[in-house]
Amino acid sequence: MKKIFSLFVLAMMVLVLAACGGGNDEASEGSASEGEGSGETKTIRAGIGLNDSHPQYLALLEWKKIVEEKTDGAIKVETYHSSQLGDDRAMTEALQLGSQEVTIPSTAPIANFVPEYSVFDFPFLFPNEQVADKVLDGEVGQKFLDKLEDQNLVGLAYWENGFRDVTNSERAIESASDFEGLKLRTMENDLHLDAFKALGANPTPMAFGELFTAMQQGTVDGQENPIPTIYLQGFYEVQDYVSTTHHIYSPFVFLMSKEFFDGLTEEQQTIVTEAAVEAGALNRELNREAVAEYADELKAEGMNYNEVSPEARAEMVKIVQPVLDEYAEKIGKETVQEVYDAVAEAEAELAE
Ligand code: TK8
Repeated sequence: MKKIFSLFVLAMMVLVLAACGGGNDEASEGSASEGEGSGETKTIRAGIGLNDSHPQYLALLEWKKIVEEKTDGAIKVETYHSSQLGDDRAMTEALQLGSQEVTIPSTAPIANFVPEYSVFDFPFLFPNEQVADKVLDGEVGQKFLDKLEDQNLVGLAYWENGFRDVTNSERAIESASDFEGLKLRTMENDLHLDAFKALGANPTPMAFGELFTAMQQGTVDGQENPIPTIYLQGFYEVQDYVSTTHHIYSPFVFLMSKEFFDGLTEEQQTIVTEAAVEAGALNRELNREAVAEYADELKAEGMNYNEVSPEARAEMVKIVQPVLDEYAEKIGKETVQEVYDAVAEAEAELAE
């Protein structure tokens, strides 16, 4: 009797091992949307707007690797770049509807869902990346991530797009008056639109995926984005001038569909969240390393590159100040003040 029982146990073990092996194979081949036995394989479609050479995509691949390893294949991640699944706004909407699971937009389009997010796009809010890290990874940053829940979104971490610089095909931006009449593409965000209007430019909001063609065809004269994007998306092919306005530090927010997040086990929720923080650190590191190198590459490609003076920046702030006051009123003065206080506090801490 005992012997029969042992044989039975042995047979069961063989069966279980075979089943596990089969499940894993299927997951790694990418064909399994439904698992067997112990649970389903959950598939995440993660889409971004930038191309596959950008630090954002390299970090997304890192996130995929960590998540797939730590969940033993129970979660499978499919990655899409270059707006293959849509632009920032459309992908964020897809997350709300539950038809896509992950996207990592800039904060500017997120303001269409949670207006307070515009505060991160106040020009010259963050003096440098280290202060941005402290504020975003601290209490205030978390408060903003929590605001996403009402919109059926979960914010797992802040990543980095970076300080934005202006490119165009007309002239070097050396002072605020150089914006006059420039047809500038902006992100889909009212604050961006109004600030560039105040500077005398002629701004048009447009999805990132349409931007290259718009510059090529002359529908717009220019745009603004961080140096890694300007280089890696080949903007130097259709733009002559790059000016280091550094007018806004654009954070990225790693977003997950709330419906999908809620369907994960607690352990899986921890894994995807910690992985977003870990891969985000890689994104920031690669991005920062890239800036100096790509600035040189842009010059090598023949772009006219000019550093914008602190005086010219101060002049720009003065011009856009009424727009900022108006938005502070709209968003809530306390919320805006809270962010500026956190910036001051982070600066003081870093100076110690
Ligand atoms: C990419 C965008 C982009 C942003 C923009 O999806 O639209 O200009 O800076 O990089 O998030």
